[in-house]
This record gives sequence, structure tokens and C-alpha cells, in this order.
Amino acid sequence: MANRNTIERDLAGDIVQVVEEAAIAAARTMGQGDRQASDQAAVQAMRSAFEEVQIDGNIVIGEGERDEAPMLYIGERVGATPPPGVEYPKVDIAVDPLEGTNLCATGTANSIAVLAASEPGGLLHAPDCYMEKIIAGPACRDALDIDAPVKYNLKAIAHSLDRQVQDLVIMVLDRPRHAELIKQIRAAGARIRLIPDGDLSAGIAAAVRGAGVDAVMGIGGAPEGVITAAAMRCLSGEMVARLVVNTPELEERVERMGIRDPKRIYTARDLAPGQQIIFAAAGVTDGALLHGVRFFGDGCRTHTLMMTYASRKVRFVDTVHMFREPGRRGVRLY
Ligand code: VTB
Repeated sequence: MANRNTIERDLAGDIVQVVEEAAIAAARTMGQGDRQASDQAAVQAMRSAFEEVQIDGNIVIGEGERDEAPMLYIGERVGATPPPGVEYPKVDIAVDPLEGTNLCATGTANSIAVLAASEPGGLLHAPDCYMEKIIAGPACRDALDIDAPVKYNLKAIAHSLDRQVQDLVIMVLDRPRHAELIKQIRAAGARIRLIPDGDLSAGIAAAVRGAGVDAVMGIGGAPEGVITAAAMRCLSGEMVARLVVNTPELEERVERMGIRDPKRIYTARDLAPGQQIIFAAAGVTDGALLHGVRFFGDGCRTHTLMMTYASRKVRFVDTVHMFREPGRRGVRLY
């Protein structure tokens, strides 16, 4: 390839647009109490935004298998139709059109429209099952051990950050399955922030300084895990993960997806091995890192985090979308 960063260079702007459109559509449904309608709105908007993008896109992480998802299903091709004789670049894509459907449906913080893109083979084809995860910032390089007791990992994180365990803030999804984990974190003396949903944005928060989170621990979705890993590659964050494969049906599915060792421990690089990675997340509801979508009559304003791996950029994109020629009050800039 002539230029190693062509996917990142050529597509970053288009990818931003795709998550922005999904975020705007989802945000219109905020607080309506219908998580499925919110998700559908995001999926539809993302799907049609892709029609403008000049790629031969392959959904590797999506809304599910073909028979359970009418759009953005695993294996679906997305992108503009090329003119005869033209080929658009092949890109693998992992989408979560609305991460935190409940958060959006209830108007709670931290729902995002998110996707990751890379060259073919750059993102693991993970089944839609659970995944054990520990996610932390770059300081914790090689310090995490998914098989070690919780206390050990907390000590290692504290040591890497040059702090006491008592100073740490660990984010955990508020689920009954985490009762024992929460007990052990408390016993070790670390502090906890329980979150209702959204371990993906929590993972990003853990990998940046100043967001008030030191690590994310527990079991969340595997698809979210792969997208988190793409973000960790861009941020040099640390992640260890393992699929939760606990039924014969799942074992079969995992095997069908080409995963030979279902108990394998993955790092961010294993989950998102791409040489070129674009990660983009647009705020739907207000969150720690991103504003939600703000509507103002003639248009709206979106806030997007866009990161690239090879070209090492972290951009916050603040866009005013004008639905029509601005009226006499003009474009609102703040
Ligand atoms: C998590 C969370 C997501 O799914 O991955 C979770 O971060 C895992 O599933 O926002 P359960 O809800 O069954 O615990 C979400 O809640 C939604 O996809």
C-alpha cells in the first residue's frame, strides 16, 4: 500500500458524520421510555449515513445475526455503490449505533453512538455474548491479570498509578452478577462507581486522565469489548478480557466464528489488531467526556470523539448541523 494511513486519512471525516447522524436520530427519542425505538432510530440513521461513504464496508460487529437484525447485521455490506470499474477500499466495521439504549430512553448520562473501523481483519469477529474485562489507563501496562484475585489487580493498578488502593475509583456495571466482585473491591478498600449501562464509555474514561475513573472491572458485552479495544489502541489504554462461554450453544457459535480457544485471554491488541483504526463516538445524552445532542430549532449541535491509531490523533469534533438556512437568530455557537 502506497500510504499506510489511507483509511485513517481518507475516512475519518466520513466516519464522524456517520456517528453524528446516529446520535441525532437517537437523541430525538431521548426520554421517551422506548429503548427499542431509540435503537432503531440510531440504526436506521447510521445505515443511511453509510450510503454516502465511499467504502466497501463489512460489518463485523453489529446488531446481531442476519435473521435477528434487519440492518447492520454481522456480514452486511455497507457503503456507497461505486461507479462501474471503480473499487472502494475494503473496511471492517464494528458498530454500536446506540450504546446505552436504556440511558437514552430514560435521558440518563453517557449514551453514545459509536463505531470502529479498520483494514480487513483489524477487528475481532466476536460473538454477541458476555466478556470479562479489566480496563485501565496506559500506566497499567502489563499490570493486569484477569485470573488474579481482585485485590491483586487493585494493588497493581494503585502501584502503577503511584497511589493507594483507597484512592482508586473502579467502575462496575450495576448487575446482580457483580455482587461478589463488588464485595471484593469494597473489602480491598477501593472506591466504586456503579453504572446502569455503558461499560464502553466507562472504559474510555478509565484510559484518559482527569475523568475520575481508574479502571473498569466486570462482565459486559463482548461486542462492546471489541469496540472498547479499538479505543484502547488509540489511547494506549490497557485491557485484558475473556469471553464468557458457558453453554454448549455458545461454544458452537464461538467455534463457527473461527475462535479456536474460547478461554483465550485477549489484550486490546488481540481484540483490535488493526494497523489502521478509526474510533468515533458521538454523545447522545450528556456524559463525562461528551455533550449530548443539543437541538435549537434550525439545527442542532453534536459533540464527537474521533481517534486514530496510526496517525495518533484524538480529536473532539464540535459540529453545528443546520437543518435549513439559519433563521434570523442565526447559528447558535454556544
Ligand atoms: C454492557 C453495557 C451495555 O450491555 O455491555 C451490557 O455496557 C451487558 O449486558 O451498555 P447486560 O445488560 O445483560 O448486563 C449494555 O447494557 C447494553 O448493550
